[in-house]
Amino acid sequence: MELEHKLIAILGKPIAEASNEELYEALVALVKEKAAEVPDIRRDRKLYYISAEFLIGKQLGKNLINLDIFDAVESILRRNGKSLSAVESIEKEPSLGNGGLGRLAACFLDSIATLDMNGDGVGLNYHFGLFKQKFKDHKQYEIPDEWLSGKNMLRDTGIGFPVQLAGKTYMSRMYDIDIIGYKGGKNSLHLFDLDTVDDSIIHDGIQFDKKDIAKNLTLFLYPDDSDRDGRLLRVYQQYFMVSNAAQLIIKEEKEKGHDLSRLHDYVAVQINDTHPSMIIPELIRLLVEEGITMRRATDIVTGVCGYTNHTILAEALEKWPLDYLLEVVPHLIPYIEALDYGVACAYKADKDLRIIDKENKVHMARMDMHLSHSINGVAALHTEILKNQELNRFFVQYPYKFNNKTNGITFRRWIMHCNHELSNLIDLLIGENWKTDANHLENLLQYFNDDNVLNQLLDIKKRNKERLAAFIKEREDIDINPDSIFDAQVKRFHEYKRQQLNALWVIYKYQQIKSGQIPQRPITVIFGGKAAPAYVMAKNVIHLILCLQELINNDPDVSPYLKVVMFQNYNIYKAEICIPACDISEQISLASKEASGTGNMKFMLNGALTLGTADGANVEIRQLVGGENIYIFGRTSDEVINLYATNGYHAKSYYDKDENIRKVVDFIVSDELAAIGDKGMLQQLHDNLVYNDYFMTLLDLESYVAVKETMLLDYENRDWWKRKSLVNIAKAGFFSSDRTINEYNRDIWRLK
Ligand code: 26V
Repeated sequence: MELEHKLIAILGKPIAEASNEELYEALVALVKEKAAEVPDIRRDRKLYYISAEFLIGKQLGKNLINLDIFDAVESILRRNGKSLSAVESIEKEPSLGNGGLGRLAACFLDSIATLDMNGDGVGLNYHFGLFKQKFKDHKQYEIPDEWLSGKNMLRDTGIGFPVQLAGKTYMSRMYDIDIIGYKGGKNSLHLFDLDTVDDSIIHDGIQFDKKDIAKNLTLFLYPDDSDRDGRLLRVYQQYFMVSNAAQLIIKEEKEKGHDLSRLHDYVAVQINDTHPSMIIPELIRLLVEEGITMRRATDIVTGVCGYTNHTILAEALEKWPLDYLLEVVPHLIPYIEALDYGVACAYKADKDLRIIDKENKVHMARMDMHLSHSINGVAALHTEILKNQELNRFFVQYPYKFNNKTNGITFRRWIMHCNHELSNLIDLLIGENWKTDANHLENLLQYFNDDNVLNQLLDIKKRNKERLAAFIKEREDIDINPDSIFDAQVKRFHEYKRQQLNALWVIYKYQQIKSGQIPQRPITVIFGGKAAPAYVMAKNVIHLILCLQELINNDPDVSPYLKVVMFQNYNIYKAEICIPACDISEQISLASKEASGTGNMKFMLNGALTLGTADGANVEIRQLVGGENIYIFGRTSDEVINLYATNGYHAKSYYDKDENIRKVVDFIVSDELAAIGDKGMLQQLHDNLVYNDYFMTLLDLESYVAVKETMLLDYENRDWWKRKSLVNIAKAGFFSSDRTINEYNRDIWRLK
């Protein structure tokens, strides 16, 4: 009753008479009021998680869950003829991330606060985020994502720091977002910005004057880096982020009265990929300014910092030309040179260890590895590949620094919020302990032969499918059949993730149906994800999928049995509606290339079965559920690594020797698709697959088709399938980000 009265007081009118917009604003105010009562987590030792991305998703529902008032609010609204999910749909989603790395940072903040650890996030307040994806003529276009317009959840702290950029001083401003733990205390996400940034300089989609730093600094995440000015802007952003982080750390430590020469006793910094790497020389510089010797400052900072690697792709291992740094951060150069000199003295001949290479490029990851006390990968296989291949030289030098931290996801969002019904059923079956200790989910295994429970799982899946079907009808105007198999691949577009492999399967199935081979049950293939604006081949793959969507959904011979849906502007909100509804989770990266994946964990937790390669965390999923509850295909990472080493893969020979492969690949340049799409783009994609195919699509096509057919057949054995689904849910506890964060804390941060 108290909640209801509060809500009415805030609204100034009866709930039944309020619009969804009014209810949204009232609930935000209610959350603020409640959050103010939640105690700040304060301890002597504190973590700063620095990241270019925080893909935090909508906040209202999550905060209601963590404040433990979601159910109460939902039922108040329902009693007044209102729907909480309709109210939640009003909220704009913050666009502060790109993919897995940013979503991981968001899950981590949730777990850190839930586990009562003192840890804040530090990042940037991008006014237009990454970009908003629009489809036109079956192609991706980019427009600014105006997520900050209207009311938003940022709190101006009034705190700011002077930051030196190219010899000029800029005053920053720090905005905070509360991070409330589940039934716990609260931490903050600090997002830095510049008052002079001018939204009006954007034109023609996401274009702007790249030189005008005062006006453009925090407009976009990952601004176009195809020219020098764009790359310089990324350096400006990175330094702005870490200089603010470093000054915040020193300020807070001084306020606590801590001795800066013991900073490592009080502060842990986690460097999320290489974007925040300049925190290392910046912190050293500030400590030296405080009167500490360079040598001592170096040791202190090494004791403070940990580095997480999220990918082995060369393009993501940042190397900045020294002259860029000279232009943007001349005051850091003596420190970086001194660090490099230290490396040169310690490991004389070995050029692969140098921070500054012969071409005068600064290797950010190398600086991280020399000057952190911990280096971690994000899944067991990934960490092994780092140790034995990519970062082997560093592993030999610093074996004690390397450790694995298999990724995780917060169950508060990825089941309790997105799949209420399943979450409630689990409560009824095994009690609520799993919400704070996810390993309890294993208790579900006692229902392995309980048809009543298993059928309830199927019923929930069915209702989630109906919800998704209604959503897709409303948003994309496509009719899909809730009785069909929902088969989803939702993630960023990249050739290594191989959406093109899935698209080739769609062509194969289309051709089969055209020739009269009708599948036992209709199949809906769902795609979602953005391509980097300058990534031509990824955009070609999106184009192919949108053309197939048009062709197949409008073909009366085929569409009763096969549908293709591609979400426009896939985001966290859409993920939360999609994932609980799916049967098949496509995790089909070229083995060795997907560091971990976290979508795989979300699908598993919601009862989908994985169709995947032995890559990233898929390997650990298989270990947990057993080979009979997952569908693995394709070459192993060892085989793939060997093919690269020996130059042993030639797409053309797969194309030449196998007529079936030729038939599906050539369909990309068929008259049917040419009538719909852009001939040039389709031709380029086709030729790339036949003559280049760096990520080895054709290598695994045969095995993919075979295993997918087995999987579709197995789906028909509903008694089997529902048990496999149960086992997947029951074994997902390992992938709670609470487990991951406890491991970071035990091995790296030691916060309590
Ligand atoms: C790196 C770069 C480098 C240069 C330009 C733009 C840019 C943008 C993003 C990145 C980092 C990408 C790394 C990333 O997102 N990795 C993903 O991290 C997930 C969380 O650990 C993991 O599950 C995914 O497998 C991995 O791809």
